[in-house]
Amino acid sequence: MWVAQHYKFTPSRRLIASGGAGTMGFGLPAAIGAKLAYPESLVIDIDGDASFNMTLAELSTAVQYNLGVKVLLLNNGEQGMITQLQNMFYKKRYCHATQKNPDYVALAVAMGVAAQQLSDYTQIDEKLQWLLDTEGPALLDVIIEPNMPLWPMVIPGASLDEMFLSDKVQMTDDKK
Ligand SMILES: Cc1ncc(C[n+]2csc(CCOP(=O)(O)OP(=O)(O)O)c2C)c(N)n1
Repeated sequence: MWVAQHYKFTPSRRLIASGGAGTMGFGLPAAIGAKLAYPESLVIDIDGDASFNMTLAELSTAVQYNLGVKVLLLNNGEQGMITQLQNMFYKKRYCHATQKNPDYVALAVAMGVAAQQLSDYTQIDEKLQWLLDTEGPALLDVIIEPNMPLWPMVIPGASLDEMFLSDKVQMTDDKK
């Protein structure tokens, strides 16, 4: 969602996503497929931590076939979209919205993937450059704040013209 809203792709048509399905676990296998098809291109999987957890074993596939995919992991220790739903509709009664993540740097290195962590944002340029310049598969574990709001949001069962623009404002006829 953040990538689709904020990243300017040049040339265009370079974003692969599972679309409206928002399928967790899609990012890394899709990135591996893209890198196989376009070995000369820079391919970055920008992934939520809970999503990445679903298919992270595929790091081994990237190593096995020496595919230099880059993983930019947005690590907030939670399923942010679920936290947001529970904030809005379940009076902040959180249930299964946080997870104990592995030490991603240790895990990736153990699988043969170069890895670093970014928690001090003064280092953001340097660490991103490291990710882009590193040969072979590489992972940057980016520690981000939990409970960051993400708008707009379409809640389950709703249609696109009922999307929420903030936790207080839902799209209505005069905003369409
Ligand atoms: C396979 C699958 N299961 C469940 C969902 C429902 N779902 C949508 S977002 C989300 C949480 C995603 O968490 P994370 O990947 O950490 O990203 P964040 O929202 O924190 O940025 C869930 C469980 C889904 N989209 N796909």
